[in-house]
Amino acid sequence: MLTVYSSDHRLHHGVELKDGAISASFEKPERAETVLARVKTVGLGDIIAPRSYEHSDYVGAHSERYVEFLANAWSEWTATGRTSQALPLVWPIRGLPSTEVPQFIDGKLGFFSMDAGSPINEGTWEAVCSSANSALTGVDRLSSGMRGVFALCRPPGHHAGREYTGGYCYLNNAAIAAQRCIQQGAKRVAVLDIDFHHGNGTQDIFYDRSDVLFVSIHGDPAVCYPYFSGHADERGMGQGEGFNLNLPLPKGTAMAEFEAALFDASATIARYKADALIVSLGVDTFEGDPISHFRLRSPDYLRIGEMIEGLGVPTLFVMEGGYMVDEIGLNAVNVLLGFEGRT
Ligand code: OKP
Ligand code: ZN
Repeated sequence: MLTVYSSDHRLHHGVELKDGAISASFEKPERAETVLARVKTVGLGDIIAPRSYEHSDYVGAHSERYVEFLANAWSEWTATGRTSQALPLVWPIRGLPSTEVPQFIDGKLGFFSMDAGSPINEGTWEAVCSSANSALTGVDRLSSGMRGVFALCRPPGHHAGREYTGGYCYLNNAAIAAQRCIQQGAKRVAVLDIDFHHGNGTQDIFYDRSDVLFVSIHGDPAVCYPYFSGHADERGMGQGEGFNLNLPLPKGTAMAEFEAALFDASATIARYKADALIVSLGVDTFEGDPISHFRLRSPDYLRIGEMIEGLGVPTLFVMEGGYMVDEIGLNAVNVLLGFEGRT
């Protein structure tokens, strides 16, 4: 399987506010390096760099004003004399009468975010673009007839909505990829999100559309981040009604229950008859993950890959979460090996 990877992801690194204290983010550069090392160790296939794309290639999944905000945030922040990374500290709570975008950067940061989990520093935008470009390059290779491609994206994307950052995410790589498939003539695209956390951003972007089916298996939002979306009764709206499927599972879920949910997810995707499948590939479902609460084991990821292959649809895997344990490489690549029948 072809891997698309850019070392530009290293330009992005930040802090996180966890348990009331500031520490280095769990979403750090070593994550992608660990996965890349495993890709090489098993000889998964060629590794190519992404090509570059225009900001307009991110619009569709996102709004133009959001993409411009991201592109300019660091320079607007430093223009005010600050040198540490930019973080939001105030948000527009529900029920306010105004929908205006503030003019000052601190207001914009709150307007265009869902939480303080996505810091912006000098290299963030370049890294974010390289991540989205890897997904876009993956789509272009799929269109040229490949059966499966791996976009080794970092930072991740699935919490980023049409107009907001959140949970380590800025541009929604999977959504940008799905949108490109549609632009290239696909009639139906399915996004399967198997990261531990609900892909609220991808759901947000496609919630009122029937041309992109979103299916997610994740920790129950009653007790797991992102808390405010991912419930089973969120089924889509308008044209999109019936084209959003959430399969929340309790903390402590192991492979037997996860596999049953993946079986249900697969049945829904098979019925949809997608022209292309985008997999939001998070491996924070692993038993050893430091910020998540499922109990999958390394061999389980081979089985997951096998089940995804069984759908028989050209598939782009887009890297999402999986936090700093050595096994993120093993586990992510096990999905790809399972897909290729190398079990
Ligand atoms: C990103 B991805 C919970 C803190 C949650 C944000 C988690 C973002 C996960 N105690 N912090 O879906 O892997
Ligand atoms: Zn996650």
